[in-house]
Amino acid sequence: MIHATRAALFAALLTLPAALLAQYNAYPPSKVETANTTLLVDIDHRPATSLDGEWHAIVDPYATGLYDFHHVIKRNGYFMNAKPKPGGGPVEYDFSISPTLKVPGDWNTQRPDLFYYEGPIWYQKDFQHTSKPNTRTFIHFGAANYRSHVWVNTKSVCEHEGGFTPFDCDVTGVLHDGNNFVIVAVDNTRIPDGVPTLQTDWWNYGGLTRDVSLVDVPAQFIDDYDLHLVRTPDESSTNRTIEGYVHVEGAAQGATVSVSIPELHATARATVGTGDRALIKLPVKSLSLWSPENPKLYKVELAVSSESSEDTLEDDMGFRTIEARGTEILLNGQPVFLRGVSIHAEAPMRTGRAYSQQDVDTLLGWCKELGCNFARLAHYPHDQRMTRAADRLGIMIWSEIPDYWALQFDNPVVLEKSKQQLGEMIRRDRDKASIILWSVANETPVYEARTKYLTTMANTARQLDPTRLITAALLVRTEKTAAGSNKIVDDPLGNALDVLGTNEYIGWYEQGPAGADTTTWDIRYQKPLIMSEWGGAARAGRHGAADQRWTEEYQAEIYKHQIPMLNKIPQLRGTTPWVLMDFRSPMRTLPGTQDNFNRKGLISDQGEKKQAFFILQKAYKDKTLGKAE
Ligand code: GCB
Repeated sequence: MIHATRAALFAALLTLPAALLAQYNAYPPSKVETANTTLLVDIDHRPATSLDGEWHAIVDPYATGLYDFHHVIKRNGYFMNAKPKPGGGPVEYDFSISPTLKVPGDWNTQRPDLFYYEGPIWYQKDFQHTSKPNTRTFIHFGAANYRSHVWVNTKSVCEHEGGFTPFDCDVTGVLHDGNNFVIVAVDNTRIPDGVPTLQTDWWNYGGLTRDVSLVDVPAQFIDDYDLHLVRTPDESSTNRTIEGYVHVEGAAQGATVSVSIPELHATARATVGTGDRALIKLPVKSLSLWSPENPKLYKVELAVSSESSEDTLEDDMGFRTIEARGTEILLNGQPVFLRGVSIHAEAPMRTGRAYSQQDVDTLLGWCKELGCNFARLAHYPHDQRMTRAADRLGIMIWSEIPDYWALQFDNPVVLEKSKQQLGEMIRRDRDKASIILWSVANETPVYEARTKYLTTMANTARQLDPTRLITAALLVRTEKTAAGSNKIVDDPLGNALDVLGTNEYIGWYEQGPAGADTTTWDIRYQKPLIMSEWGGAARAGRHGAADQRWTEEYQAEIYKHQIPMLNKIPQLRGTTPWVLMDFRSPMRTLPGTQDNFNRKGLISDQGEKKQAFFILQKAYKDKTLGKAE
């Protein structure tokens, strides 16, 4: 084999994404020439051509598709989509005869040989395209875990890092009429400077885990907006103002935006100004406020037009206000207690990453059955179907980014990655009335660099969306007392939050279930508190004495003792016990009991309800857990 010359190597570097190179320190980072230009929102209301279905896939643990035998980047990697030909060169791959994987879907649960796989897999799909004048075309990815590099017709079009947020590749310039092909290298290798980092208590499902689609938009199009209800001294009033902005990409000079809510006979018009935004102020009369009891959604019509082009978009939106005042949480000015549960995006009945409407309906259906008005979507943004359904069902939502456990908090590159995921999460979901809380972290170790990092995150979240509350799930300090123990909430990050989240596992990781009876709480902030995790594990169907771990009785015992303790915390404004359903985790190895599942679910992965489910259900339905004020 001939080694690449230095010149050829650098030429190749210029065409390759920086993040991919970052892990190979021998090479200087390249400049990304195809940075993602935008992120389309409200994508489920845009006409699109689905690219879901079967994609050819090549499993590539040594990254042979990209690197030659001296680890030099190839010019003729798999992204060339070549085929062995009689009399041709040594092509050692062929997408067209490689097995397929379903998109959306993680690869781990599609093929037994990929169950534990961590590394790159190359996906390939052909698609047809007919170009239209004055149109831009994007490939939209709902999510791909963890890093993705996308080529269309052999040209590098974009890259993305982060496994749970959407991204778009502008492919306008590389498409031609007729047959085209897209190749995506998705790599779920865990990296020390990733978000999340090396350890998580969930399965590292890899692949194109959410929908992929081809979206045409006019040259001038709406790519972001915020429309929220303005607070007023009388929050019960139905004569209100909706305010915000509409951002127009490629805005023509003097372009005008309109926002209408036909049912309310209300329309606002504004000219696109600074930063390509049109500022919206829309007075409305007889507005029906969104709440769990009345999850009213309105059709909202958005349009931008100029002489040359027009873009229109529709959304279904609810309008409400959310506020923290002292130790209370106010929804539409009324104190509210958040009867919640934590949920992983694990697919019920079949395991794997949840993505379908059926997954969402099952998970949120159980949530409703429990008597919830709230859910914590742990530990990363879930599929958009989830937040849409929460809007319709009237379930308030805590949404979070995977700033989980021990990130490299002293690494500014990691901070940028967190900020990127935060921005993508907020941008995608700021149109959902159900979301009341953005969470910036879960169970992070308390030290200076981490507090600085997460304070920056909290401030960034507030800056991006001043209309919602900012939270994080914190760890709690314990001191022994004569009677038992005292839990102290004094994490300095609390200063940066509107609502405190705290996780505790009395009865599981510490003491027995009765430990809760002799535990007191000392919360050093006059802010609302959500017990964002508590609970313990049980194997569904395993029965025994109440002091026998892993039985349903033991788990139920934890819940029985927790509820009175929680009720003694004056500023408790919500709880999201851990967790709605058992989920896969490589950390949970106990044979016959865990079998690679975290068993703290109130329901098993096969849908069997455990005893604790009914204890919590009763407490929520009778309203014997928690007070709104
Ligand atoms: C936690 C984590 C959660 C784990 C859970 C457990 O504190 O936030 O991700 O799964 O504990 O089961 O230990």
